[in-house]
This record gives sequence, C-alpha cells and structure tokens, in this order.
Amino acid sequence: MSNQSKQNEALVTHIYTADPSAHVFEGKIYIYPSHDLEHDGESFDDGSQYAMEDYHVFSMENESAPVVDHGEVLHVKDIPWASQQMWAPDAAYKNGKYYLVYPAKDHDGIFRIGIATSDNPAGPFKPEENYIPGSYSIDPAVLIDDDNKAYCYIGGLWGGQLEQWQTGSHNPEGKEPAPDQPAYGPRIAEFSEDMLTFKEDPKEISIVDSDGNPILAGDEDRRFFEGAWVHKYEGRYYLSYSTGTTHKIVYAVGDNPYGPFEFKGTILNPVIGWTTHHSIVQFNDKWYLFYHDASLSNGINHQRSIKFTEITYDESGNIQTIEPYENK
Ligand code: FUB
Repeated sequence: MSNQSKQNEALVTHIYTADPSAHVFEGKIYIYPSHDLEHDGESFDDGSQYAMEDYHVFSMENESAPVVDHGEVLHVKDIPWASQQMWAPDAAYKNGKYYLVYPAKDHDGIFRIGIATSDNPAGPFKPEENYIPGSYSIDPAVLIDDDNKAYCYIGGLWGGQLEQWQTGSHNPEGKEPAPDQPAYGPRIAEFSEDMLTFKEDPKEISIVDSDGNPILAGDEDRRFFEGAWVHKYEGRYYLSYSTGTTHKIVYAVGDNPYGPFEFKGTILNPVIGWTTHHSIVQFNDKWYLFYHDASLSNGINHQRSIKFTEITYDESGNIQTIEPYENK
C-alpha cells in the first residue's frame, strides 16, 4: 500500500481546516480539525481573524484512502455557554463513548473548555450545557494513558489568554513574563471518570533544558506558545507544541504526564502561514504528524489546510526534524 500520494498535500480542499487532532478509532484515522471560514478581514495578535463557528470530522480508511467529510458535527449556536471562536479541538474515546473537547469564548469573552459526546467517532456531538468548571485558555489535547486515566492539556499565549491565568483566578491584565524569567508552561488536569469535569485545578507544566533549568520566556525558539500534544513512545511521554512567534513545532520528553519535560528539539520547521499546530498518531507501524499550513490559500493566515507527513525516531528516541516542503 503506497502512502506517498497524500503526504504533505492539503487533505481537504472544499473548506479550510486547521489544527488537526488525529486519532485511530475503529481501525481508521479520524481527524478533528477546526474550520476556518473565508473572509477578507485583517489579522490581529489576539487571533480574532479566526472566524470559526463549527466543527467537521474527517476520516480515512488508511493513509492513501480518500478523505471522507462527515459534515458539521457541532455548531456554536447549539452550545448554551459559548459565544464564538470554536478553536482547536481534540477527541477521545473512553467508557464506550467519544468525547469532543473544544475551546470557545463564553459570553464574557473568556476562553473555556467544553465537552460534547457521541456514540460515534464521526459525530454528531451533543454539547454539555456548561463548560468544564475551572477550565480556561485554548487548545485542549487529551491523553488517555495506559492505566486508562485521562488528562487534558491546555494553554495558549496571546489570543489564547494563558497570561490571564497566572494568579489562580482570571486577571484580564495578565502579561507574558520578562524575557529572563521562566516561560509560562501549558497546564494539565486529570479528567474525572465521566470525562465531564476535572478532578483537580489545572497545574502548570515545567519545560526545562538539558541542565534542568526552566526554558525562559525570551527563548522564543524553545518556549511554549500554544498547541500542546502528548503522545507516548517506548514508555516515555512526548510533549510537543508550537513556539508561536518562531513558528516551529518542537518537543520535550518526560517520564510522567505532569512532567517536567526536557526540551529535545524541533519536529517541524516553519510552514507557510503564521500559526503551526499539529498532532502525532501511530497508525499500524508508522508514526504520523498531522499539521496545517496556508499554502492552499496562498498564504492567507486565517485560511489554512490540514496535511500529514511521516515522522521517524532515531535509536535514542529522538524525532527527526522535518523540512515541510522538501517533498514538493
Ligand atoms: O485555530 C485557531 C488557533 O490558531 C488555534 O487554537 C491555535 O493553536 C492556532 O492554530
């Protein structure tokens, strides 16, 4: 079976899609991206150009099969607590159900994390009435660990509002740390058994260099910006994320879901477009990076397209760096 044909090509061309969270459910690859609506507006640092109001789910029987659009599975108008900006979602399977975990702004303009459920990985998803109590910021990613415990990773700077949650409560004036101070880390919280609440307040994750020192806020090639994803490889936890202003997907490795994670290197060099956001999934014996870029729209940052490419590890478990356009 050849899987070359679809790698590094836009997987979906009839709508714009971004932030792909890929999973293998029921033997197929399912992709849960966000949906960029087309418009001619400007771009802003708070990301308000991302006109997003619904989610579609996509699936592929295998890496070279056609991509199936399962249609709209959730719309903001059906979520009582949410007002706008349905940004990057993730999905999980637990207790015989599928959970769509997504960020949106509440009616006060504060990002929160919501849950919607389905019996089918292709949806449609039924939203809970309220967001997860104690949740905030954006880009939820779910890890179901080998012991069946489920964890939610969250966080994103700037428009993702993580700066506003540094004191235990919401402070709309919160700012990034000074460049010589430790960078803000993503947050983690364990889900309750029913996946509808957190068991604990979100905790900050520490990302450190090879000497154990925290990565500093001014180290923009390595510090966390948004888009956390955690996968396990040979028993270790790999935390990957976007560096935002330097447009890379990088990773750090740790020995438990809470970290600390030691910075290791770059997975994906900058793509066309400002944002870069990914997921990592194993399908059969290969590992794939799902990512997005803005090549289909000729570089319009708020009109992105999801893609995938294979990743490889060396003997020490280091992920080889990908140059995004070398296959073109
Ligand atoms: O798609 C909207 C936002 O842009 C996401 O939440 C971020 O990760 C960035 O991709």
